[in-house]
Amino acid sequence: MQVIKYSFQQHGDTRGQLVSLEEFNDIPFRIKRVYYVYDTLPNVRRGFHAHKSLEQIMICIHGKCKVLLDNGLEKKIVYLEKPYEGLYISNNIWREMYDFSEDAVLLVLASDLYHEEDYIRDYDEFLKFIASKN
Ligand code: T46
Repeated sequence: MQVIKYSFQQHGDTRGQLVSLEEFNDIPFRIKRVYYVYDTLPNVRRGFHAHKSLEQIMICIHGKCKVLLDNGLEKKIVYLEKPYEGLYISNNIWREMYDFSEDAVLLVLASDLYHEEDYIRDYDEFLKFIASKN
């Protein structure tokens, strides 16, 4: 499984850093939704689902966390700890986010609005869904 991690351009000067993200220029899809996760308690694991169509970019804009990616055949662990790095997650990928630092803020850019019917929240169902696509 190929892990796609973007390193966004940082506009740094003597005042500090700024990162700007434009749809189709820096982000490979139209950004229809933005959400963020913070105040995550120790030992919490989130996610445990895949999306049928949604594409996302995850950016840990403060603190750090880990993301487990699973395409049904292979698993990869990705460290997110830089505010200028974005992890692209396509559809049909099971994801779990964990080991959040106390100060972690995980920002997510999504290609669509929130639709619960796009979620696959059962791992066996995910494997069957993947198998039906191949
Ligand atoms: C994903 C990972 C990275 C909304 O009402 N609107 C939203 O846009 C989102 C994302 C969630 N919600 C509600 C649904 C639940 O009642 O917020 C609650 C928590 O959502 P969820 O349990 O899905 O959170 P995570 O952290 O497990 O998953 C989220 C996203 O849902 C998911 O798309 O890829 O972050």
